[in-house]
Amino acid sequence: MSLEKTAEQIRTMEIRGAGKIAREAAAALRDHAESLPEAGLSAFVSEMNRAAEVLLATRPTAVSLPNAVNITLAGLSAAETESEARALVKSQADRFVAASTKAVERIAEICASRISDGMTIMTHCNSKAALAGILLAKQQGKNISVIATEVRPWNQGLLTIKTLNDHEIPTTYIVDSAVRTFMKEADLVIVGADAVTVKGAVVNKIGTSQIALAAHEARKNVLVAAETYKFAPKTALGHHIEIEERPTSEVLSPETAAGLPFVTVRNPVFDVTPPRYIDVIVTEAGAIPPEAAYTIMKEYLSFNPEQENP
Ligand code: RUB
Repeated sequence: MSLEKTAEQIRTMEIRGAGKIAREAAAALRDHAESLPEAGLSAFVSEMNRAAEVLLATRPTAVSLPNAVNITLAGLSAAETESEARALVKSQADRFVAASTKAVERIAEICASRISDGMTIMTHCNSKAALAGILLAKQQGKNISVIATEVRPWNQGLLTIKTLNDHEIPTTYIVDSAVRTFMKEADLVIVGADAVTVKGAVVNKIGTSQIALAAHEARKNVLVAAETYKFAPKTALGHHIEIEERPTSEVLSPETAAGLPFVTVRNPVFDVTPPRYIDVIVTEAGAIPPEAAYTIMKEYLSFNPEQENP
């Protein structure tokens, strides 16, 4: 598949979920590098930088995307020959995809260890990392059930309930606004992440913060499953994570909206959950309190503020 096609599929959400977006972006850069005709080192480097920009322009929120692009293209400008640069992109992309897959497996092990027999877990959206933990707990023979939300307007909850059903996990499917009503039936909340800030705030599918708030009120633990490449080092320098707003036609048809001239439709698709409503963030490097997010940035994303500041 061409890089432009991958970018289009990320934009239109055929490829979605922060981890998958990251893996597909790294693979697209590798395939693009391999497909380019020989044209000299500087032409190769500038074409790869252009390709990176195409991918980065697709969706703004999941920081896994810029992290994957940076990891895949790291050191490119220091390469001495075009073939060295091409080989570097390939090996870094392959390493990233393999590490990402392993990270989700490790996160699943840690999440499953927090799920006890008889528990009901509430989840939101369709997170591969969160689901991996739930599926592993079931594989381990634990008798568990799940409460899964619908996730308006894209209904990612449908993907989640299909997977849970395939694994014969008893699941209750609820509309997003029923979360507080059902929180008393849950023992634990597990969600994924699109970005984690330096202070341990978690950016995830719109509605996550309401779920965390309801969980906090009901004294239920909130566990976030997030690979280390979901952490956003630039937030340590005061940068904000942009919250994507998608077309309003996803919420209300243009025909209906046209008849309601005084109504403004908004469609932000992510929100920010403050660290005080999160009990633990599970990464492949271990489970951490949200306040330890900076450590992950330093140790696993080689983040050095002195190098980043002009
Ligand atoms: C997906 C979403 C997921 C995270 C984590 O939003 O919010 O919870 O991306 O997913 P969208 P994963 O459907 O808009 O991409 O654990 O699979 O990386």
